[in-house]
Amino acid sequence: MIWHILGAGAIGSLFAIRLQQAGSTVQLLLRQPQTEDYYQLHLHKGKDTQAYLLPWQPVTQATAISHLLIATKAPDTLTALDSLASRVQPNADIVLLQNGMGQHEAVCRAFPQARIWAAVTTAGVWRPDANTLIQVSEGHTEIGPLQNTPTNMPKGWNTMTPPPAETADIYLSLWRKLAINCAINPLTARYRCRNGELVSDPQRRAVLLQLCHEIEQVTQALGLSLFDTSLADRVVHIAEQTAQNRSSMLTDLLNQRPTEIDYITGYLCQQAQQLNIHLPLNEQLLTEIKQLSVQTHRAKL
Ligand code: KPL
Repeated sequence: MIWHILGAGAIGSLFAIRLQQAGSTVQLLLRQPQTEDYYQLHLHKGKDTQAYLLPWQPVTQATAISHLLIATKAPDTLTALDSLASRVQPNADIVLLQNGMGQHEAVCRAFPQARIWAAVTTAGVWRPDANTLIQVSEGHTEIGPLQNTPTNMPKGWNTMTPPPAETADIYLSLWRKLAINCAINPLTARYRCRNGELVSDPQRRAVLLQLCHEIEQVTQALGLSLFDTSLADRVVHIAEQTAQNRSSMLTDLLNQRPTEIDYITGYLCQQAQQLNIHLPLNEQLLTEIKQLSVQTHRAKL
C-alpha cells in the first residue's frame, strides 16, 4: 500500500514525512522531474535537523492510486486531480488536508465511490527552499469522515506522531479553521502586516473585531458553536500566538501566487448569501483581495 501525496508544499511534505515515519510507503506526485529517485528534505525542529528521502514519481505516471493525500492549495485541487483522475481507484482512500472550504464537496462529487476524509491541522511549518522544512510547532491534527468512510482512520494515520484526533464532526473543525482564516488572512493581506500587527494596532484590531462579528453571524445561523469563547477572543489569541507569522494569504500575495480567498472569504460569503445575511466587510475584503491577486498575477506575467 502506498500513500501518494498530491501537493508537496510545506504541509504536504510534513505529512509525507509523518506517514513515512509511521511505517507507510509514500510517493510524492511531482510535476517537475527531479534528477534523483528520491526527494531530499531536511526537517528542522528547534536545534534538531533530520534528513528524509522521499520517493517521487511524475503526476502523469500510469500506476494505480489506492491512498491519496491531497495537500494542494484549495484552488488547485480539481485541476491537479484532473491530471491523475484515471489513476485513482474507484474505492480509494482520499484525505484532503487543505485550508478553505468548498473543494471538499467537489472532490466527493468527482469520486462518488471513494472513501473521503478531511483533516485539519494547526502544525506550523514553512519551506524556505525546495529541500528545507522548518517546523515551528507540531500542532494538533484532526481527521474525520466526509464520504463512504469506515469507522476507523485510514491506514497509517493512527500510528502517526503526533497522533491525529479522530472526530465524527470534521465539518465543525473545518468551520473553526475557516472562521480563523476568514478573520486573519484577508486582513493581513490588506494591511501587508504580520499576524500580531492586527491586534497591536488599535485601528486594525477594531476592524478585526468587526470582521469576527460578521463571521459569527453566519456560524450562529448555521447552528455551529465554534469555541468556548467568542470568535473574537479566539482570533486575538491566535494572532498573538502567531504574532511573527505572515499568514498564508499574505505569503501567497508577496510571492505573486494566486490566493485561497475564494475558498475562505468567498465560501463564507456564499453561505451568508444562502442565509440572507449581509456581510459588508467580508464582501469588501473579498473584492479587494481578488483585485490584489489579479494585480500581482499581472505583475508576474
Ligand atoms: O492558518 C493560518 C494561515 O496563515 O493560513 C493562520 C492561523 C492565520 C496562521 O498564520
